[in-house]
Amino acid sequence: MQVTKMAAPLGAIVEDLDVRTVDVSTATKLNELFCQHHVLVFPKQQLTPDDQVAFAQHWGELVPFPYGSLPGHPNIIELRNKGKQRDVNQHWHSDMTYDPAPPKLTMLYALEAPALGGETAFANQIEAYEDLSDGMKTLVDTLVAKHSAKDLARLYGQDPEQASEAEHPVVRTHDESGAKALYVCRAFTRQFRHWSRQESKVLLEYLYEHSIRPEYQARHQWQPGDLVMWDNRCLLHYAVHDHGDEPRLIHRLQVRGQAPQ
Ligand SMILES: O=C(O)CCC(=O)C(=O)O
Ligand SMILES: [Fe+2]
Repeated sequence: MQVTKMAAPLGAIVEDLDVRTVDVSTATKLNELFCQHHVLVFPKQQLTPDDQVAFAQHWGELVPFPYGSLPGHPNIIELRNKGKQRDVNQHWHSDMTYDPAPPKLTMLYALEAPALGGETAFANQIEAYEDLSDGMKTLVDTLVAKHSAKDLARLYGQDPEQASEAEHPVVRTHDESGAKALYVCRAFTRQFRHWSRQESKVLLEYLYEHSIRPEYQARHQWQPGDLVMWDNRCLLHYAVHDHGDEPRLIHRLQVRGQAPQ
């Protein structure tokens, strides 16, 4: 197994490893790499949905998808290029922050990828937090924010009144590494507890802009056979749709996380 850094702010590429052969001790080593680099890329895999599930289960229990999963595989959904207009992931977010216990990691396996474009962008929220001034850190450390799936429900044509909402600390502490990370995103964060919507907006806008500074970002260009896992506890991500109607087909799953602390 050969490990190289993917980019300055985040990510590692793990080569010469068939993830189907990973045992508990290798998974422990991979988890150390994961906590250190936040994104792991495993190129040149040949995985069935069951292989992907088996590998992901080294990290815990998988999140079932209530509808739209792959037939016979309730824990996997397909991401398929249905055109730019219908891509709901073209925004900076951490997955399902509107849930009381959002998934700790998301794992994507590419079956088809455009020759160029269709990248996934990531932003390191540990670095984003570290770069804040001591004064701003002291303030955001005390804040709790409401996250909502209302806008997402509207995008999907569902009833926004039924959408999930949850409150989380604005700075979360990684349950494994202990690192503190900023935990807000334009897609789902609505307002701070005990603050008005308008007051919240001013500071949230600053934090949204700060959290995606180029210094914190890296992008993954997909090849068929790439397996990529990222840490939702300390990263934002963004699906860049610049590949028109070129085919892009991905199998996606998520591993359960704890309520952010
Ligand atoms: O398609 C992608 O690049 C990422 C989509 C996304 O946001 C996700 O799978 O959570
Ligand atoms: Fe996502």
